[in-house]
Amino acid sequence: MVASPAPGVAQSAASAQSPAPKTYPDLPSEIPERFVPVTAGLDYVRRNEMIPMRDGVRLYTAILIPNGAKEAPIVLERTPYDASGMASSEPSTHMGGAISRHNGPTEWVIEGGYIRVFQDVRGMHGSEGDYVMNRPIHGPQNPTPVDHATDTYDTIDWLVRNVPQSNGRVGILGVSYDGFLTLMALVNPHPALKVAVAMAPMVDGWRGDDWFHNGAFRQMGMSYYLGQEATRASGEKWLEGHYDKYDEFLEGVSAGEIGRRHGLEQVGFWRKVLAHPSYDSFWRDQAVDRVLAAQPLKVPVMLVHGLWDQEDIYGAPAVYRALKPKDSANDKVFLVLGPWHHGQEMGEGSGLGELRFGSDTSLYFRREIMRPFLDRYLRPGASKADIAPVTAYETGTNRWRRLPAWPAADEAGRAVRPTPLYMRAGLALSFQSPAAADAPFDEYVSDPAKPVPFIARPVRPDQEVGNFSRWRRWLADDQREASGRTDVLSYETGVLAAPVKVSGAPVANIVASTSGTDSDWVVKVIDVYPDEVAGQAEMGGYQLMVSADIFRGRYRESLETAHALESGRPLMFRFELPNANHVFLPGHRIMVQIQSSWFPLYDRNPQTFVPSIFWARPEDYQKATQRVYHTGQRSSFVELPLAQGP
Ligand code: PG9
Repeated sequence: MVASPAPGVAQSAASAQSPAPKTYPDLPSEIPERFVPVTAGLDYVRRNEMIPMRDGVRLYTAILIPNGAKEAPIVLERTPYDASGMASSEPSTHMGGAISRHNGPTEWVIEGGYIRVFQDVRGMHGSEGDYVMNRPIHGPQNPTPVDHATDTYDTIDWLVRNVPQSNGRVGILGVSYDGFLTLMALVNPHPALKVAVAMAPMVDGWRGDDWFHNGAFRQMGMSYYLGQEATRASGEKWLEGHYDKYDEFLEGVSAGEIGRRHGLEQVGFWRKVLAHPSYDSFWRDQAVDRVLAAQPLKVPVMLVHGLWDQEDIYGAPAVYRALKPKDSANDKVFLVLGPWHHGQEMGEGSGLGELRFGSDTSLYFRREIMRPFLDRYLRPGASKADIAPVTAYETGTNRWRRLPAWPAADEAGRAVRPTPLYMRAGLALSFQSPAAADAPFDEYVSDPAKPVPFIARPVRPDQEVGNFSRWRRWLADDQREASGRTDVLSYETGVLAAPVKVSGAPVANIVASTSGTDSDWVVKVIDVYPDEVAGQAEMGGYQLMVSADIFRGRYRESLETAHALESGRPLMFRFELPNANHVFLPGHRIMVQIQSSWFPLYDRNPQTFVPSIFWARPEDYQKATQRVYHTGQRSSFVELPLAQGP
């Protein structure tokens, strides 16, 4: 193309003349105007459709139909992660191969004979419309007539009318964001929606999923905001100036300042997060467990939870807790707990980090639980699958358990016994409460200039170790390094003579004081392996976290309104930890670690009360002396939901 001169710029006499005649022969381009792929050898047909929604916006949808499909169920997945890429992630002539990279092993799709549909949510990739992170349901936070529930409804309505190979029955599923979208489909569902499988769903971004945990901000997620919302095609990169994320975040000081340095305020969701550091109606009203609790329960749903989910460890059990009371016939709400990192149920599940399970737990889930569950509702003639209301993998003993409810002590449904495990003087941990003569507290100095790293430095979450990135495996990492720090308290039982089984959510009850006016408390329940482990030497003395979380002290009195802590005053901090289904075996010990930072995954608490920690100034970050009490009147303990022992 010849550029026209800029306005006001005169053309020279030479450039105004016609181009000089060619002095060389033509060598035509070998690239055709448009290449038409040959699809004759494919074992499926792919349709790319723009499906109209009720407001006229059209959503890009890839529909993959196995050759010869007749009366086949549809399995829909809605996503912000590029539907077209998901539908053709590998150059294969086979449908299972074509969708494998993004979706993990696909044997369940092929064996199930499903029509597989991927759709971009509005505003992302090939779809029209506006993107809003976790677009809230129509209401005060979403004045438009459209949300993910209506978009799913309109999509299903179109699919059952326009895909003649289908039997008119639709299932929806997905992991994480796609799991959140799966749950949103349950609000005013289309009658053709027969079943849902929500895996590792994002449910409450403030209480314990992607954005915060109990008010502590997960600042390493900020690069996700940029990737997700800087452009419609997503993928904008977070520029790094350090090899070690620990250094990067320490230098940036507060999360607000780090965001500013990356231009993040251009991104709408980040501005909302900055405006809502506390658990106000912005977070409460979009929490999916609350949204669904207010809806009639119409569609059978399976909630799938990873016991070491490093992103959404709150969501699935929270939705189970909200919906199960509505399930009077005990036939609509199912729970699966597996020994997985985020989404590992759709990958390979014979181990996690150093842990070995002896068989592929993910394949077992997909073959023996998920697909029979889908077929039960999607294929009218299918034999009624025998799926337990709760299927929970028991770690430690490494076996699946079929349970009537969650939590439950055993197959007969006996209740678990909430039992305090006390911190005692001498860094002991015991089922006996502290003695009057015990030293009253232990203390440590928490220094914001040297926060406790959440994984060993250099912090490179993308680095592969074994078969896993460090990010994926970190909740199952060895905690030995932390136990040796002077700013971490490690309480430990003696060697167990009998198994102790924990089923459910432990509850931290820590009586603690700080010399500052705000503080974070991290509590970890740990299985300490014997000094030597036959057959797996590297597990000797391993400290395996089975449940752990952080609580931001300013929310002790109210999650909605932050309050300064009274300096030096012992106060009770009570918060629930994530679910475990774990047997501490004889020969092992139980450990509880307490610390005041988990960096840089969580932003640092300045330990001086400020209105918003997002904008804490460098001088607000102060050392504090932290005390954990263990007297008769002020006992600190973790309440364990005991299914067996001690
Ligand atoms: N955990 C990711 C996410 C879910 C929902 C919102 C934002 C992020 C995910 O893996 O999709």
